[in-house]
Amino acid sequence: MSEELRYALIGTPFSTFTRTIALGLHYKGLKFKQIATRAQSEIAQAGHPFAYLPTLIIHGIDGRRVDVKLCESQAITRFIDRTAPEPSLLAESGPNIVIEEKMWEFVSLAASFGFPMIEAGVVKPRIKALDEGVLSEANTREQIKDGVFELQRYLAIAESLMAPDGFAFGDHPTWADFFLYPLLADLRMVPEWDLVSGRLRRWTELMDTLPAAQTTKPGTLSAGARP
Ligand SMILES: N[C@@H](CCC(=O)N[C@@H](CS)C(=O)NCC(=O)O)C(=O)O
Repeated sequence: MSEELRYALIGTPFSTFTRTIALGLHYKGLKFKQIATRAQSEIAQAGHPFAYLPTLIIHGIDGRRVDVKLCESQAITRFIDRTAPEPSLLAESGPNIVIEEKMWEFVSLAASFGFPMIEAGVVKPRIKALDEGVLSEANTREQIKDGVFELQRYLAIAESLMAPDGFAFGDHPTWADFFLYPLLADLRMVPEWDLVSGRLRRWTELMDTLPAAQTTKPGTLSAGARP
């Protein structure tokens, strides 16, 4: 089976969780076909019991033909790591991390808190207001003020868990970086980016330099796309 046919990723590039998985697949050199579909579509429904994105379809394991649909991004990361351990996206214990599971703690916080606090609380309503052009700037700010408060809370916590410079856990990227990056790349498109600290701005710029970040940019909000 050719490399290209082994994996298919269900999810529009606009989906931040889908971008996280696409980042990991590209970083590890695993070729895949992307089936760009929205959440709640029939194709999404076929892969995920609640029609969420992403799902990874695995057509081949160890030379065997299979047809496994694996959903939930943190489960998909485990499969990717087992299939392609190198280059590693895990954190090694050292000066920035006492136990390796701290990296997974960061991932879970980004997925469970960062995603709703950044996307639902600020980015989505902001983009809606900008696109519709009906609300005044003052009204928009008033409408999202609770979201902005939560956003600042999340950003401060994320930063406090990161190494002082470089990637989130040191000198190479980990899944922590790949879960956070799509969120901050989106946030950079709205005026609330002004609230982001120097450390997180430098980190976002460092992430931008990864070939996987550039390859996964088309179709995202950060490339000016819409769902
Ligand atoms: N628990 C899921 C969450 C994924 C998720 O929230 N994906 C968003 C798109 S980025 C989604 O499909 N939302 C459902 C919807 O918009 O109806 C995972 O970790 O993969």
